[in-house]
Amino acid sequence: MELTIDENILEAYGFNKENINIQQIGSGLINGTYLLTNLSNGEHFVLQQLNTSVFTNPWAIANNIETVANFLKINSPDYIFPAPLHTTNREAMYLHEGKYWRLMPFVKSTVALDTLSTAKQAFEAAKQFGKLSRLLDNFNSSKLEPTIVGFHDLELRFEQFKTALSQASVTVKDQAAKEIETAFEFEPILTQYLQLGSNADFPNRVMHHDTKISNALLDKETFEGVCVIDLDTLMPGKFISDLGDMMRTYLCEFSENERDLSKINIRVDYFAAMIKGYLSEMGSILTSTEKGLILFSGKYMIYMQALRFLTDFLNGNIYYPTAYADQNLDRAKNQFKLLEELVKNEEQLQQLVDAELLDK
Ligand code: GN1
Ligand code: MG
Repeated sequence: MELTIDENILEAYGFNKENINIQQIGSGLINGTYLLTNLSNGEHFVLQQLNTSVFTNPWAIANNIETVANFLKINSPDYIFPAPLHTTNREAMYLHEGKYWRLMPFVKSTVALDTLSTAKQAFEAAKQFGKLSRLLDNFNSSKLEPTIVGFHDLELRFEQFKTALSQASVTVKDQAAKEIETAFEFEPILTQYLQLGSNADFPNRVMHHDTKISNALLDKETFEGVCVIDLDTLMPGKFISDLGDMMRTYLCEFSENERDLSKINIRVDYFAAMIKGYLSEMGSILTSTEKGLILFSGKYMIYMQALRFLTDFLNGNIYYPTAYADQNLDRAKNQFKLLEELVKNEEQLQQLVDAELLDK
């Protein structure tokens, strides 16, 4: 799809609109993302409009990314960290008619996949997210601000679910009766989460918080990992967020939008590859408490996403864009099925984790 973008935005970055081709890209639910091609030299850039109803503090994002970029520049100068480029006025964002825009470099010879089709891709992507955490192991995460307060706070997400439930109409509650029951059945995941607390063995780290496959850039020929993108939720968190969201999004062949639940299964070979890739970077850094939470990370993230979709359905679909009326309910069903599958395979998966941890 070719589009026009207000020329002021292009000019803010020193582009001449006559020379720029614009195409919408990406499959994220939150921000609008465009590929810009400078027709005079073939150079590509990624232009993004930030969704400020989700990201209410755009400057927190810009400051976090800049602080981390400066740290990496000094400590890991060869690492590719696609931080936003500055406007001609040296700003990290451009404010136009109340909307924030950013321009990112386009990382050459890479692809962002929407789905994984080999276990090696799981290895490579997990390695990249693990690498970012490893490189930031010595960075004091309290220097960063949360860009979404309580983003992966399971207690908050459960509270939001209960509030939505108390306010939903009888019709909506009837429609989601089974999923509401399932949400309460899995409450022990919340109990375990609450017991973790915060201590030296379960530290805050800089986490990416959105480790889906399309946020890992792979070499377009070899499919080797190159770097990660989408740094809006780079903020203090727990390691279970990143590894858990990889389990949520890499292990099943089909996405959260799949309605045929018989297709929601765990690919054990992808799990093994993902753990191998992640631990190749983080194996020597994770504490023993964290190592004991590897499988829990998947339960935690899948449960949280199921709750978030269900909550949004109960709230009348105000957060996640939907293509049809009950899509958020279907997404919640999908995620609960995935969670059941993970639990069903727990013993085998834990054995794979244990084997991988042996030499770490
Ligand atoms: C949102 O926009 P996208 O796809 O990167 C959401 C994630 C969810 C995901 C589910 C800021 O991410 O937390 O896991 O949808 N991001 C935000 O598809 O809420
Ligand atoms: Mg995202």
